[in-house]
Amino acid sequence: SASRGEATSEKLWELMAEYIDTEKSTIQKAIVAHVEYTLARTRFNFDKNSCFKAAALSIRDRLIESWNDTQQLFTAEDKKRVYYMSIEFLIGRSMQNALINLGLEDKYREALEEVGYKLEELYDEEVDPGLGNGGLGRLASCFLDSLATLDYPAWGYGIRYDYGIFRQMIVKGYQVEMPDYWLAQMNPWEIERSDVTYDIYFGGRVEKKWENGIEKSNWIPNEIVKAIAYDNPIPGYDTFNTINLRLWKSMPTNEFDFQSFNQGDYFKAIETRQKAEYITSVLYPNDSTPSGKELRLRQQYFFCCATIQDIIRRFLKKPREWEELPDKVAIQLNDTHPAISIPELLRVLVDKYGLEWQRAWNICYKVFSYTNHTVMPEALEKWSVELFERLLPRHLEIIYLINFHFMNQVGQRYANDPKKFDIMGYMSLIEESRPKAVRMANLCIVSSHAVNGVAALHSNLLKTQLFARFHEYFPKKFQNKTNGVTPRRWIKCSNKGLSDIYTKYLKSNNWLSDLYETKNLMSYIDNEEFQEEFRQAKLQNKERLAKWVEKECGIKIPTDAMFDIMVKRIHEYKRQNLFALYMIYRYFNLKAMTVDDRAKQVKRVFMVGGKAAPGYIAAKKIIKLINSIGDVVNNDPDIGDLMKVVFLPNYCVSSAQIIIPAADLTEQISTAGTEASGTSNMKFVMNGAIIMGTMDGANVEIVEDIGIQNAFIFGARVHEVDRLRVQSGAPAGSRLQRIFDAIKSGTFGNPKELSSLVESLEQHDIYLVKSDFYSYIEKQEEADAVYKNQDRWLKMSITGALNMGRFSSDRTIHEYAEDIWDLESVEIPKPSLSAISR
Ligand code: GLS
Repeated sequence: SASRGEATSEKLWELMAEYIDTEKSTIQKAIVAHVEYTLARTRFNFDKNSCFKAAALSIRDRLIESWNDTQQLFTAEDKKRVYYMSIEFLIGRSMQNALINLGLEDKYREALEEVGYKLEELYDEEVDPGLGNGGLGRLASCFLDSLATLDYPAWGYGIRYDYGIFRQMIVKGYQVEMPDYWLAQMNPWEIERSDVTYDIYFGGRVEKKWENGIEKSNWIPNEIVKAIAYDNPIPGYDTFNTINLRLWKSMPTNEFDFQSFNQGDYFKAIETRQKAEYITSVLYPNDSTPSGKELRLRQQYFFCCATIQDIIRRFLKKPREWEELPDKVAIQLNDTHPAISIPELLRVLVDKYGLEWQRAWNICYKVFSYTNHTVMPEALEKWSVELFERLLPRHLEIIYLINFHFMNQVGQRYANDPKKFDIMGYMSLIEESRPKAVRMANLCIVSSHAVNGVAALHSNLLKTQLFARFHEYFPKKFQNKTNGVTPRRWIKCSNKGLSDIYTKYLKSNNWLSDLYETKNLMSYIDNEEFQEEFRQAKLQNKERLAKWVEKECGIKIPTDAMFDIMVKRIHEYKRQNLFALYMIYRYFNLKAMTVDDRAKQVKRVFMVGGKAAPGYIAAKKIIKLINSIGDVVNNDPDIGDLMKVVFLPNYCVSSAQIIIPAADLTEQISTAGTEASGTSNMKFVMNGAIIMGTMDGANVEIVEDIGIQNAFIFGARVHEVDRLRVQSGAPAGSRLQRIFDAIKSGTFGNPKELSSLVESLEQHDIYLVKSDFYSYIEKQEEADAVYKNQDRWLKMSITGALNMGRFSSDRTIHEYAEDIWDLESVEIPKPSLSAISR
């Protein structure tokens, strides 16, 4: 803009300032203009959905404004930036979050009311982009919110899938998967960057030639596709910092459709083009376990290659030495899915820019850091060497080269160790299996300067078990960064009642950017008015969920019952089956009671939500079992409102925002040592639910902060698990056996389908369902007893909620910035002429 001259800039700013002031009429004009000119609707058929789109577009205008300023300032200040690479971003809906972060929710509500729409109804018009499976993808989105809020120069990089995680329908108790074509309607938030595209190559071979005594490699690929950028502005809370989430979409390229066109095979050529588009078409629906499919490896390389090109282009905007790269760029690998960016960066430095190997390696090592998100051995990604070689021959060579140097060092270090070759075999990037495989976690550990787990317990397991040899070899590399969640979405957007209480009693909104502040309200724990407001907020959330359940599932649930909720991906290690067994146990107990005794029992509504990976048969059976239990219990006239069992269909970010604030009790019951962190545990406790859980993942740190007396903790501890596993064929005990027998005899659904669930527990109960069952039912009884004392329950619930400061993702991101990225924040000034002409 400087070239256009001061006077023009001033004029432009004047015009723009008018367009983005926060007057009600300005907001209204912008919306109406979008209805007429962007959507080409008239004001006479201005329906709810077009009002949503127009309002969203008007918000996007504001975001683009601060986004542009932010990007200009990042470039001008030339500070180090972090790039958060993740194959999943579970964004959730954007409108309310954007308005809250911009501080415009009330203004928009007023402005819309006058044109005939309620803001809250518009929120429901938005599709919920499900570009992730579960915790890992949602964490990435919480991190972006915190990065923006804390004024860090950061970008997210990922994939713009056409189809997000499938929509789950429950038909006759079974999960049915429906494609989620979330782009059927326009996506009002993204900005297509047809000017930002890169070529991505696959396949072919590597040619070698000697130049000045050095062997040079030249990759001659035989496939090419194009990556095109879609930018999604991510506003911080109470700041002008607006960062970018850049998602890549694959497209065919016109450059060369290779032989096909020349040979006159028109349809073959079109097929090649469609194959290109196919790369980013669908998110793999597996959580915590790799799918091992060729298309998945293509997705990974596609997004890594585009991202590295984009980062290097930005770095080279100024003339610099390559050694400066780690001073300007930090790349965080969210699990091993983006690991191919390591050999890709090395390839670019060595093959394209001619750096010598050691020099390139030293740079690369300082740029990357890696987060591990799971200890389950079957979850560690491996790619067959054969596939790698076919798709990415040069990258395989580079991985072998990294391994060659590394193995040399390991060999020297353990030269005198009788187990030297075992150790080398264990640490090698290549698994000498049949077929041979590339171990992606080993690649990440060796090539990154920092490796972290996501909760204290998990990080310790990485050091002592999963990656013990690596820890011995690189003791300083290993760190812990306990996960967190953003209080903007998970309290402010989801729980109006609680947010109002915080703001009222703290006399400010500061808690939203410093969650530790809520702890100061502990002085009100005995204040009756405060207690009553807290109780009312919970009740309203329960009423909201009850309405939702009636609409979605056709089941009426009593709001004076305890809401006992478990929502997360369905997985044997998470033990939804243990929860189901307890439901049956409780049902049998109620049935055996006299009418008078029944009337004294705590009413409970059991709710389970979550998706099963489409190929995960045991998980799908667990869904069916829970639905079958519901069929029996919910229709039993002896039981009535005393107990209800509901399966909440299609669990996703937007339903989580309704479900979580309504919980009294939250089930966090994975076998100790299996759940890396969990993040719903944090969201639930922040919203006043009490944990029924094991000493696993971040539960351990949560109870450390809120007090173990404010949670119901049961089951084997992590140091006991191995010993108990040895005995996992032991009998179930009579009370549990009775439940097993009931399932096997068809009391809850078709035994042909469901017996295998029980049989696997009887024979090889690797997740210790049997051995934890009795301490679980004991704690469940304790929960009932406490619930009968509503005063005590309320105090536990309040104490939990107020002591969750540590679990804001702001704290987590701060730690990453300090300990791993060496990143400084950049304050973005209020938009003004000076910002524009800079
Ligand atoms: C996960 C873990 O299973 C969760 O425990 C963890 O909270 C999350 C974020 O760190 O990552 N790993 C994974 O593959 N999916 C997850 O949700």
